[in-house]
Amino acid sequence: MNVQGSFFDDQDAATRISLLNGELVYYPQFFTTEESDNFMQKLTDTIAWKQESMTMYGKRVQFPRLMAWHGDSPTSYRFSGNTFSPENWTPSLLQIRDRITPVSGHAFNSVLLNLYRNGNDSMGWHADDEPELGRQPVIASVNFGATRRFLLRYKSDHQRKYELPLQHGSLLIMKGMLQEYWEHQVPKTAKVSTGRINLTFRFIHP
Ligand SMILES: O=C(O)CCC(=O)C(=O)O
Repeated sequence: MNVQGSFFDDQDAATRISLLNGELVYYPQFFTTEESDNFMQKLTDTIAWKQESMTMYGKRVQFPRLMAWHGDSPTSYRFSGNTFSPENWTPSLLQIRDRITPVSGHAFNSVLLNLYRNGNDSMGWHADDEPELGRQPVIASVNFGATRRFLLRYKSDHQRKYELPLQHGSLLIMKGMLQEYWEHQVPKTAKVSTGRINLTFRFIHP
């Protein structure tokens, strides 16, 4: 696992995980099951989920999941050859943002949403290190629906890795130099047949 130190903090029910050059704080049950069920349903029904595509080796290929981008209006975000302009905040997104802001100790002006329809949907290796996120970004990742494996690997030594199952109602805060030194992914799995929604709250520097 290559974890330097990890401990369970009873007071705020968080597991703090210190990796080499990076930090994670995981709240397995940040939202109650009832709240999480409600958010899963609301987001499934009210978000205008889109099938986006990216350019790979000169060809347009579809992302293996559906996506949406919401936030304050001047927060466009570029990745995989696309520029995303945000939709407005919805009441559910504002409720979630207001709950996670105090524990993250950070303000967020946008959120990327990913809908994994089943275990065949995935996200490949990448780091959230786009220039508009600034240096040492704090990214708060909220999860509803099926538990999926979240894998991390050290950019310059792929044998150094860490894995976390992200469960219904959980919050994972990524911070420090994590995005500079580590990549992460959500691999495909034959074991999951139900949906999952992940929201990554970010601060985009204009
Ligand atoms: O779905 C996840 O847990 C990962 C999301 C992610 O890596 C991202 O949005 O950059």
